[in-house]
Amino acid sequence: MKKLLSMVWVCIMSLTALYANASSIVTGEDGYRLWLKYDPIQNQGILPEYKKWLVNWHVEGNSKTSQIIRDELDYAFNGLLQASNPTVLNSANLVVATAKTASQFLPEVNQQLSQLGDEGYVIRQMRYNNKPVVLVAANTDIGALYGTFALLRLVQTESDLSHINVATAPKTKVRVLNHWDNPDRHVERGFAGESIWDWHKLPDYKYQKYTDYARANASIGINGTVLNNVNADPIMLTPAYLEKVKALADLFRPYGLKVYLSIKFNSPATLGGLKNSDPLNPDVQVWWDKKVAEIYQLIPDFGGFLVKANSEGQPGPGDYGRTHAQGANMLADALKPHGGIVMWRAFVYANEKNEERSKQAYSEFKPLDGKFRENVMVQVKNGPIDFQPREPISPLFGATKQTPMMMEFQITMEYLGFSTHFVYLGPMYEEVLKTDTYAKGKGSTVGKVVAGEVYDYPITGMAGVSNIGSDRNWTGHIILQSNWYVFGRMAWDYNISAEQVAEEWTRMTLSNKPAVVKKVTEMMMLSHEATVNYMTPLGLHHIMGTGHHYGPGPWVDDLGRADWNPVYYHRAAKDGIGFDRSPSGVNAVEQYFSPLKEQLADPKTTPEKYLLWFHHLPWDYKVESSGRTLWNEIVHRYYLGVEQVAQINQSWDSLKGQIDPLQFKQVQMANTIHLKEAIWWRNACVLYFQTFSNQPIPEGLEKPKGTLEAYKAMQFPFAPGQGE
Ligand code: GCV
Repeated sequence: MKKLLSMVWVCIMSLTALYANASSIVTGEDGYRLWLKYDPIQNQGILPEYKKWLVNWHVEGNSKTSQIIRDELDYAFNGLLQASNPTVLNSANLVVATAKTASQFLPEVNQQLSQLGDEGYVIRQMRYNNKPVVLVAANTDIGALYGTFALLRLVQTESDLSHINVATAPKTKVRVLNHWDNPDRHVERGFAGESIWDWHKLPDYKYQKYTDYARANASIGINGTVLNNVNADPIMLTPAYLEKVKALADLFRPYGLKVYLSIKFNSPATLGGLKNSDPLNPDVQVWWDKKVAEIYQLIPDFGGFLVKANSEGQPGPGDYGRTHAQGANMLADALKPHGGIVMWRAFVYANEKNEERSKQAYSEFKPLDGKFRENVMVQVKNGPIDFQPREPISPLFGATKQTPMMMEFQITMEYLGFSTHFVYLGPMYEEVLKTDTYAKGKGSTVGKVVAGEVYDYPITGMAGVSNIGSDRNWTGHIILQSNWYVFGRMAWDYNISAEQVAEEWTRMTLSNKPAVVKKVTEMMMLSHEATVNYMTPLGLHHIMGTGHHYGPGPWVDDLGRADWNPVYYHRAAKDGIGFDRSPSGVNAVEQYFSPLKEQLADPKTTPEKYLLWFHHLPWDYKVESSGRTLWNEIVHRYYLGVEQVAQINQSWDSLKGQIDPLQFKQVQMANTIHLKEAIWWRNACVLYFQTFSNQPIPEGLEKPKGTLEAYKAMQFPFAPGQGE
């Protein structure tokens, strides 16, 4: 009996231990590996095929990049195929090579490669010497690296390789991340921990994360990184910091990733002790010439400068009565002999201008067309205001025949729910890139303008304000990794669809199971529209909380400048809501080309998604698509947004057990916050706008909980990512 009791006791104890283990230790995917997971392929239908084509591989070349390709293939195939056999050229079934060797396998590859420049690549399958061969060919080792990652993407997404025939080159030349990272590691508008750059420990201490950052960027074709905030600290140009920048540049070089710096325009005075930083002062030019030479001494392939000037308190050429072109050209002249470029931001607006904010960038830069040096691009945010959940395109796209307009997208989620809202930005980027500017007639889309296909720009580019931080999962939320990913994919090719990218990202990051892929892709494709609905439906904009931009604040009316206040933007009043930017108002529509300008001038032809951006309309205005009154439609959209978030959450919950438990849990926890905050947005906005419409919540919709006073009283002094 005693023995039996002790056996029962042992059983209970071990069960308890087991249970304890199961609940307190969860192993799994913490997100660090991003989309480069390379877990074993489960699909037995395709695995034998891959093994036939890929296991015996050969990479030509002796450069660091060639070695990186070898390391990546070995690591990837050992994971994906559980087998990897580096071998000599003649025994290989996968050959990664530059043009000369590649043409031994396939003579016509030379012809293809001659169209593909320094970064393009070809992936072809064929039979050679009676055996199957996949050829990855490029003109340069960096092209071969991009081709290798593209091949791995095909394998990770379980694509059919038997007829593979890919030939691609990037449509924009400069594809850069912009880090708004400060030297103290605070990231302005960053929601994923602190900056990944540990400036204090550089140049000697180089985290593995730096290398993985370069790998990840190379895998999606990003070829540059601006390391520091556009609200720049001049310390970045001091010798000690340039040594740190050099350490990163050396590490990133074999991945094709150039470094760039944001500069403070008045550095000649503050760092160099000059009397001023006037771009027409010859001493100032000499100072920049010398500083630039010093940088290139350390970093021979340094990319150039990004500049925020005369905007939000930053110094600039305007301080000396000079134009943006004069400021940019001075820097361009210093960089030109070394092959560097200037990315000069168009995000400028000033109170003194007495012009409506959405019009100012165009007014400032359009007259300067033709005045910039050939190595300058003007970097313009996708919309005319500031990274709102949805904006119409900036009228600058297409407006300058000679000055390249470089796209600036925000990847980080400043106005989009920080890092807890499940928002895939692919559909938003696609919407912008596919919008027709009509600059040179129908079909002059923003994508084409940016790629230099409408006007033949000497350089082209796309920038994405990074969402990367020190968080283990890089972006604070697994799903938000997809925004980094889709930015890279669209910067390479503005034609690629958001849906295709969502699907491939899901396959690489979460699962290849068809049901999971379908569900997650659907959630991702719905998520941006959902966010617009519960935050800023029908063209509302800039109604976020003050400073941190966290949560709703449509009531804010007491900030120093009129155009910092939400009330300036929504203009809700007894007679209606919306900003009249039509010819009867501030006439912002005049900055667009015909027929877009006429379309936007009339509420009847303005796409509903931009209705209140361009028009002030009465509460009982009839909304075409639904037949509802404007008030009812606004409320309806706020409610719809919340429903859509609930739907996304439900879909996610249904994936339990089908994807990695850690990934599942991280997203699920964020989803809980997301739903709470979507409801908060809806209730606060509906209650506030109701004070003007004086109309009831439409029948069938529950009354918003809480009081407007309580929503107004909410304070978030420690919300992350704030500016200075
Ligand atoms: C880096 C907005 C943001 C600022 C940002 C600025 C810009 O105003 O709130 O944090 O500053 O845009 O793009 O320069």
